[in-house]
This record gives sequence, structure tokens and C-alpha cells, in this order.
Amino acid sequence: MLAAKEPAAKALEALPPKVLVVMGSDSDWRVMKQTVATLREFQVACAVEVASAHRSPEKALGLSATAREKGFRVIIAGAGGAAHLAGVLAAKTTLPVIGVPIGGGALGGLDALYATVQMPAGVPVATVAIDGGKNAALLAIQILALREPALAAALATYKEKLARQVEEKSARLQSLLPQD
Ligand code: RP5
Repeated sequence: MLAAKEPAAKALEALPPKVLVVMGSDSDWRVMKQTVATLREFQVACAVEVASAHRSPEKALGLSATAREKGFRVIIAGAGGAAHLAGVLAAKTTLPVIGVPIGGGALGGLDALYATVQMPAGVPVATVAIDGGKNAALLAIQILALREPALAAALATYKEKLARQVEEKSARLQSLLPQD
């Protein structure tokens, strides 16, 4: 279920949101909260909506049809099962759409992966891994960073941190190896 807003989140929401995050149900928040948390980490404001390709198609289509004029630059859509949400949103916008297949259910998320990634030619959805909510945010930030040097710099710092963490892991492993 969606958690209550913290004060820091409220401050960020005062900025014009650049990313529209849509999910098929509040049960997808388990994964999509990683998307919102990562966007916040990079100080990227977003709007969050629940809309379903099957249960509320008019809302979903309306959100994507008006997203560009509202100032959004990227849409991220997470859905599980017969996950048509990202594709339906992509049908009505020229903004880049990133799809997050949500895991779980009888098929473990493979259904959502196939439904999200297997788009017909002409209507792309950039699909991340099952439950890849964090990478969806990072990909959106990389798209925004094409025009925002400050975000590009923050991404470079983030990648340096990742590399440092690998070295720390390597060092820890060395200390665990048996000494001859
Ligand atoms: C999908 O059905 C949603 O994206 C969600 O992953 C799944 C189950 O929805 P609920 O029954 O939990 O509302 O459309």
C-alpha cells in the first residue's frame, strides 16, 4: 500500500515533476517505491498515479495523452500479470516510456516481462528487468541528463561509488581467503 508522504518528499514535489510514474495497482508499490526513492535520491521530481490498462483504460490513455503538455519528459510504467500498461501509455505519447514488469503471480513475472517487452514495431517500450524499479529510475535520469549537466555529473558520481563498492567487496573477499 502507498505510504504517507515525508516532509522531504513534499519539498521535492514543489518542483515541476519531470517523470510520470504510473502503476497498475497499489500492490505494485512494493517495486515502484524503489523507482520513486531513486528519483528522489537524484532530486528528480515525479508524479505518481495508479491507472490500469484493463480496469481504467480511459484514465491510463488520458494520462499519457496529456503528459507532454504537462511538462513530463519521461513516463515509467509498472504492471504485473498481463501487463499492458506501459504499451497502452506508449500508444498515446511521443515521450519515452520505460516499462517495469512486476514479479509474482502464477508465472513469477515472466508474463509481465513478455507483455511489456514484446511491443509491435512502431511503439517502443524500454523494458527493464522483472522488478527493476531502480534501473527504470536510473534510465529515466540518464534520459533527462542528456539535457541537464548537473544530472550527468550526479550519475558519474553514482557510477564512481558503484566502482568503489566493488573494490570494497573485493578487499573484503581477500581478507576471507585462507592464508597459506
Ligand atoms: C496488474 O494486476 C497490476 O499491475 C498488478 O500487478 C496486478 C494485480 O493487481 P491487484 O489485483 O493487486 O490490484 O494489473
